[in-house]
This record gives sequence, C-alpha cells and structure tokens, in this order.
Amino acid sequence: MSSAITIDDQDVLLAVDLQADFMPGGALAVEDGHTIVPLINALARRFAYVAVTQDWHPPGHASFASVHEGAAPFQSKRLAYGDQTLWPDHCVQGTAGAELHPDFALDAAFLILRKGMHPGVDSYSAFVEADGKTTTGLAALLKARGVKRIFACGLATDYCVAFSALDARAAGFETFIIEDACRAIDANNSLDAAWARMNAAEVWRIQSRELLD
Ligand code: VGL
Ligand code: ZN
Repeated sequence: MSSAITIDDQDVLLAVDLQADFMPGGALAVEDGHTIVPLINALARRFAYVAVTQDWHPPGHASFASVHEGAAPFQSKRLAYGDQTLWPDHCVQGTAGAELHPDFALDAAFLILRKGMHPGVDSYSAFVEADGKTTTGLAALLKARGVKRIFACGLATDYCVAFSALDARAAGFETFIIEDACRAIDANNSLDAAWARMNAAEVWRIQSRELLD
C-alpha cells in the first residue's frame, strides 16, 4: 500500500473528456464511463484547482473515419503529421454528444479547455496537438498559477488521459493518473501500450483512496 497523498494548492485535478459521446449509448462509448463521475466529483471537492477538457471537433474532422474513403472506425491511417486512429464521428461542436456529463460538478472548475478544434489535426492531449508541436497553452497557464503536480482522471485512460499525462510529464509537472477514476477504450491493446509508455515516463499510477482517505 502506498501512503496517502496530501493535496495542496499547487496541485491540479485534470478531468478529461467526461462527455456524452464517451458514455454508454454515445458515439464512441467507453464501457462504464459514467460510473466515474461521482468519484471525480468527490475528488474535485479536495482540489483548489480543477481543470476540465472537452473534445470539441468541427464536423468532418480528420480523425473521423467517415471522411476517409473506404476507411472504418478503429483503423489506423497515415495523415500529414503521422499515424492517426480513425474514430466514429464524436464530440462534434455544439451537439448533444459533445456536452459534459450533466452530473459532473463543473462549478468547481476554473477552466474548460476545448481541444481537437483544428479540422486536420487531432488532439488527444490537453497540452500538445497530434502534430507534436501545436500547444494549447495549458502548461504555461498552469505554471503561471504555480501548479507543480497534475492528477489526471476521466476518459479515456488509454487515449486522452494517457496522452495528457505524458505531455504533462514532458512539460515538467509531477504527474499522476488516478486509475480508478478513469475508464479505457482498449482498442488493439491500447491500454497496455499506454501504461507501458506512462511507466517509462514515470507518470505515477495511483488510486483515488490515496487522495480521499
Ligand atoms: C478520445 C478518441 C478520440 C478520448 C477523444 O477522449 O480519449 N479518444 N477522441
Ligand atoms: Zn476526439
């Protein structure tokens, strides 16, 4: 058992993509995605800083299989910036599927960061888009507020949470994933692959009780 972690005011809770399309019944449903919302609400009450991301794609986004001739969701396709997994249309700006979960206690959040808005470039990460160079500005914003540690949770463990955590680490933050406050897509072994990358990068895997007990 690891010892409990004390949350201080240089810590941020980063709650990733708690949106209708990632919930059961949504366009890119993550199994049991809705079950983590109450836990994340409980975590949010402990943090001075809560930041939220929202996947927010224009119609016809390059990550949608529907815009590539002959392509199917979950296939990989080489785009200008590299290999991109193709998805069902999801989180289209202004649609019901893009809305944050109605039970998610957003009032505590100081920031809602929308991402994936460039038509030709995906952004799993809250920090850097999939071209590997376009920044969202989030690292600079958090540093300006004195944030030192980032605690990531939400959907999906193996995509937007993992990429955000890896980029947080690369930007110099001590970074944690709260495993039981995430759920995964786990397509093509993506969950194991994500944990391997995070372990190598020294992103720490923790459980919510280490913060809540
Ligand atoms: C996500 C795939 C495509 C995520 C977003 O939130 O993990 N995954 N867009
Ligand atoms: Zn997306």
